[in-house]
Amino acid sequence: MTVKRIAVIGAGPSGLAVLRAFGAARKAGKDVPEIVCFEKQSDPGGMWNYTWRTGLDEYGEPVHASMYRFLWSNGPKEGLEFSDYTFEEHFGRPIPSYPPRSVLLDYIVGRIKRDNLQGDMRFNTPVRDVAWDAQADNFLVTAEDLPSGHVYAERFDNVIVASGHFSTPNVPVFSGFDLFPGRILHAHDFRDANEFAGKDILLVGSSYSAEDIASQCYKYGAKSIVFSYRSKPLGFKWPDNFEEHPLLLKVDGNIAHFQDGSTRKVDAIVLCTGYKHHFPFLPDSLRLKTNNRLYPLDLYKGVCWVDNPKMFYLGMQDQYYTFNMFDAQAWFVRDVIMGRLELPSGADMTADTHAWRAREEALEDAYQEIDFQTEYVRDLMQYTDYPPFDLDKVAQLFKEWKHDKVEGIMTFRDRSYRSVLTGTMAPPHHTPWLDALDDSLEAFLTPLEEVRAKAVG
Ligand code: FAD
Ligand code: NA7
Repeated sequence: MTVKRIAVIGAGPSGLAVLRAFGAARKAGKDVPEIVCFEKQSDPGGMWNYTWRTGLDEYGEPVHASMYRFLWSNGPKEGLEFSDYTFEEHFGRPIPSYPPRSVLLDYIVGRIKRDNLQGDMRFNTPVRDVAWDAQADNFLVTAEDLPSGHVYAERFDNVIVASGHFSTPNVPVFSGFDLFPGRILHAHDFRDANEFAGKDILLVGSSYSAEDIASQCYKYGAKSIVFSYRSKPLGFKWPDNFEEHPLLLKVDGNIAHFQDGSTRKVDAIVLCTGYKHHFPFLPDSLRLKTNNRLYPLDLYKGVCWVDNPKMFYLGMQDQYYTFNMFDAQAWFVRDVIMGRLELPSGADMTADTHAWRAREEALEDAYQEIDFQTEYVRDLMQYTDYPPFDLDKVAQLFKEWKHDKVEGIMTFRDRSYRSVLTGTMAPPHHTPWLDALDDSLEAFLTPLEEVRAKAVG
């Protein structure tokens, strides 16, 4: 019997979840397919890798990273904990609830490395093309080994796209941008808040990037922050040097004009206007086309490409749940590929996606969105042996998090939550987030007692 070959595109949290899912089946004594994971960066971890680079990388490839220096988790780690690999297992002790980027990267990649699940991972290797060969009943995947420039093609029975969707910026233009005397950038290219110390900054957009980049800039000494929203303001209790205005109309020199007639002088503009699902390596017939939402169409159970169920996507939804949802998806996809789960007819799959979409469209607020995504993950998990965890408790935790942000947008990261897996309450961090300027893994993991002893001594 020939062994199936699977191509995974991307080694971020979603792609690594696939390796873990098949690794778990192998551990349980099952024969698993051969997996090749193509990754255009030089390391695993996807978005959680930091680079100072913006624009194009050393090979002329678009830089994937949108994360910046000093990025700390914007939700509690207890909401994303892998149910088969807890934070306590990884770090050997409980850690605070809001870790910086490097700590989460260590956790994601550590789960794979500890069990030697890397397998055939091809770094510096972007996938250039995926073509379905109906006659051969498989895919021809073309990739490039960037260091050598060698382009080659291989055949695969299944393709799993795990290339992320927060990397290709959505960049609107406003009148006067061409003559603006300061810097205009998209959040994707934002790297270091120190650059904006002492400056008046305008942030266009009113979602996570705007909220988080504004908080960063405040923390590192920006003079003032002006948000410009299209639909609704963020509405948090911001510090005194923050303002929220309706949509930008134009800039005239360094004066920003808003739709309500107000004006502000600004030194720099950051477009926090979201990202595009972008798959330049896919033909039209296999390419997901969606905006950033909780239930993209054309994907049965959010993962199987309805028009060709040998093709899968992971992590394409807007996200409350992240790492544990990617796991639930990966386990489902694994079981479809291994023939443990049978897919319904195309018509039934389409009907199912439309039913979920109708539910999504009826959602009225963030609390309902959290419940919706909880139900989605619950639905996926009923089909597989991904270790069960208390989803209702996680949903509750996300709602507390939303509430905590309303209570204090600059202090919510100082809160602690209980792991739904270990039952352990996270210890407080040794330093309030606003004062914690060192975001290294070493600084974060320094025990409270040691920090106190140093302060005294
Ligand atoms: P990614 O992490 O984006 O990984 C995709 C991988 O695919 C990358 O390694 C990329 O190089 C690779 N790739 C892309 N194209 C190709 C190709 N053609 N060939 C080969 N490889 C390719 N989530 C949280 O849970 N908490 C947070 O605090 C949080 N903060 C965030 C802050 C920012 C600024 C951003 C942008 C996102 C944040 N997220 C956060 C969401 C984050 O995207 C997810 O946690 C997670 O990284 C998604 O995993 P993924 O594997 O689906 O995609
Ligand atoms: P989101 O959550 O997709 O939000 C995009 C925001 O940009 C949202 O407020 C949009 O307004 C706004 N937007 C989009 N286009 C425009 C135009 N043309 N003009 C004005 N405003 C616009 O993206 P984020 O980057 O905030 O978050 C994505 C991920 O990165 C997330 O996981 C974070 O953790 C980090 P709308 O509300 O639709 O009117």
